[in-house]
Amino acid sequence: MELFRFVLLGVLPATLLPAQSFFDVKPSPQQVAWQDLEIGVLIHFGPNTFMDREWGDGAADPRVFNPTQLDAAQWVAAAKSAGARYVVLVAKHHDGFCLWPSEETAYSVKASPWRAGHGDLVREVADAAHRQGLRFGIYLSPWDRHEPRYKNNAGYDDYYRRQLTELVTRYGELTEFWLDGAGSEGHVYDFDSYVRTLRTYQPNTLIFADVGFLKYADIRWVGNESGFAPEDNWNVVDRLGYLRWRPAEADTPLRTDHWFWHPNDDKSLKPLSRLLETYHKTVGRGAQLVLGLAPDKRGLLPESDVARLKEFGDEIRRIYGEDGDGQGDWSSSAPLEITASEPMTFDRVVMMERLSGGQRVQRYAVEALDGHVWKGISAGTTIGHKKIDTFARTTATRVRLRIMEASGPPQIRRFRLCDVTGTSGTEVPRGPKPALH
Ligand code: FUL
Repeated sequence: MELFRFVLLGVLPATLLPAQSFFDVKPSPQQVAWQDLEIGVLIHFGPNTFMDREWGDGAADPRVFNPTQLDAAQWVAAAKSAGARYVVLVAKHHDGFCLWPSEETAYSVKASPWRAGHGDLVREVADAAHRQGLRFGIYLSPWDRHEPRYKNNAGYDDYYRRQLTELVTRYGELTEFWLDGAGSEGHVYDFDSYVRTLRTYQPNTLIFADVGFLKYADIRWVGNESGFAPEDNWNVVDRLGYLRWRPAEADTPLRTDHWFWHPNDDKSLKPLSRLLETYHKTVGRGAQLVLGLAPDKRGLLPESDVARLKEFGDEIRRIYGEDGDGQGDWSSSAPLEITASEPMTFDRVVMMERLSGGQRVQRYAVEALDGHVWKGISAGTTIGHKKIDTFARTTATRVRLRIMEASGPPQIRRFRLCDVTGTSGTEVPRGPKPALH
């Protein structure tokens, strides 16, 4: 009977299959672990860096690629100081130039003067990331403006799969694999075979792609490069009638509109205030933040960028503390309350949902006791991985989180009050029996 049902389901058209429910869709353990990383960086470096370009046409002479002081450890240390926990390197951008010595093309670091043609930048960045405790991922552009086989779909698919095989077998575990859709309009790729190749060697790598570009992936593009996610941020998305857990990743460059380094471009470096706003509109809305970093012609991140990244990381740590993980475990329909013996002053609240059982909270309110009356200080819909609400500074001894709508018992992993001064960090006590009222 079971077998019969299985076989029958296999042949039924999707429209006749039982409807999926949003609330039944749960993340994989890899997705849960990835969402905990919260901040990553995406590094662009290549011939464009030396030619004042964002999109190369694939005709650049590989000899222009000549950084004389390249230090991947400096890039990674700067990323780490900003709070990043993973590094994604653009191994090949749209110009087709490969940052590793691919056996499939001559258009790579092998043909450049850098390290006398014996360098492998993918290796250097992967090693630097691993040494400093960060995870590593790769961007391999499908659009390729250099490779002649790009005009022949099957020939190019073969080329792409071979390059992918090199990347997934040489550099250790890949946390994320980026599939960028730019420039690919009208080209038909055999994505299923790319994904099969990737999964054969790296079953735990999460694939990033725009939902319109690749139907099935593990992470979705947030839909803009300005660094914000919607307030109402669901992890489950509907794509052509199929529901998938596909958390949002918001990629935005550290320098406005520039993924690659450009000369005389100091004013594009985003101020701290802008980065903090970006953090609150991405991580603070349950999305992943990926900051674009652009090393300069020397092969170093400019000193100003290094300083800004540290300033950003320091500020986040100062306000929110070092430990962003949230180990609490509270599941009840009663409000979750923080009670202090002394009045607490705070101007923000950090909430986290435990997502392994699915995303459940649909409407919540944070309230403070004012005399004998509970007064609302913030309210919203989704919490998801993390939700940070900011508001006017408030002083109270009792504060509570009320879940007004949820698809199942809400599982709150963290409820913490913070203050811009960084002096307050009150939260529901950890341990098996958190305070319930
Ligand atoms: C876009 C690309 O076209 C940009 O050059 C950059 O790589 C960005 C991250 O993705 O689609």
